[in-house]
Amino acid sequence: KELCVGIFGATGAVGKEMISILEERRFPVGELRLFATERSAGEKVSFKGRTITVSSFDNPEKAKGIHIALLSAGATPSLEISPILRDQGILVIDNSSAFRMDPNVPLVVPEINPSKIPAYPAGAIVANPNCATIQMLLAIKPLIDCAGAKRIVVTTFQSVSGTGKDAMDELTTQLSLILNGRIGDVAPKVYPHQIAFNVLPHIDSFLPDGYTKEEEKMVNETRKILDMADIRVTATTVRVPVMVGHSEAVNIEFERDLSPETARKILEKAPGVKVLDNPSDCEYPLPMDVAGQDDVYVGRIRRDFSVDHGLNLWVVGDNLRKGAALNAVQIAEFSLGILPNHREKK
Ligand code: 11C
Repeated sequence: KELCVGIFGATGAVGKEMISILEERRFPVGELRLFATERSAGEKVSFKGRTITVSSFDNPEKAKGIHIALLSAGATPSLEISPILRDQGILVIDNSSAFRMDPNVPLVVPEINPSKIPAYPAGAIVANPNCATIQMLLAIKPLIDCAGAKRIVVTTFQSVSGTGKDAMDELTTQLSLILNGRIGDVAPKVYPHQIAFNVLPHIDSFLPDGYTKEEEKMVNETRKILDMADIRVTATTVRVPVMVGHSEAVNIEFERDLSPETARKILEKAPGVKVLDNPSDCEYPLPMDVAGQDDVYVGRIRRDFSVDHGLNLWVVGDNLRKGAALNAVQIAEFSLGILPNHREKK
């Protein structure tokens, strides 16, 4: 059956990726409706050889006939729009943080907790996790299943596309000004400091305890998705001047021994994961290679000799694809019972 799919936040970095992933994966779209803010309304987008005009969602009537809605419009708009869509019987897959910790809303990575996805048709909201959480969990869940987990310590190196299109433009502008000798003209707008040739230990806003919301998301979302309320997790999230692709240094202390060799074998079979770990040939995952790919890459798999059963991993993923748009489309595919190819990894 051909469906009517609505994308909200269609002109943003993730929204654009959603459109191309629907086309790439031959998702059964009969009609595609694109929504964005007033500022972007009127923009033209091509989809399967057709031209679609982006409109603003100024009237709930505009949702009539939509079967599945993919939202990447930010938390505040989502809090308003998602319930309106759900109450019209639409399956809503929301990429924002608005509903992630709502106990009545499933928070899903299809390779990890597919049983939480409601079967289509369903008037329901499903939350897409934060990009940094998704890629970490794809890499560590199969290892935790084998050796149990005591504690996770993660440091991220997140690309500017995680913030969105304005941040990507800001990085390009700053690089160009600096390389043309105009450093005095650099005026940070999206970030509190210059991002070009810099590293910012600050993603999302600060909380009273000194952590950032991004760090808090990594802890809370990990606990919810793994269904391990007490697992010890701590995070430091850092913005780096990379366009697309988040990288993470992940340290896990296991309950039982897990050798790097066994971990490599487990990850080679894990859905959605590729191992690239040949340090002698300087082969390890790099964001510039992983950008544009569906799989999350893992390398630098090595023992942590400071504890009894620990490993260190380097995990890289395309934050716009598996970290956002692809995960959302996969949730829709599971709901529809379309068997995605990543489930068939041999
Ligand atoms: C970043 N991870 O890279 C963020 C973007 O909670 O969905 C996604 C924010 C979120 O800035």
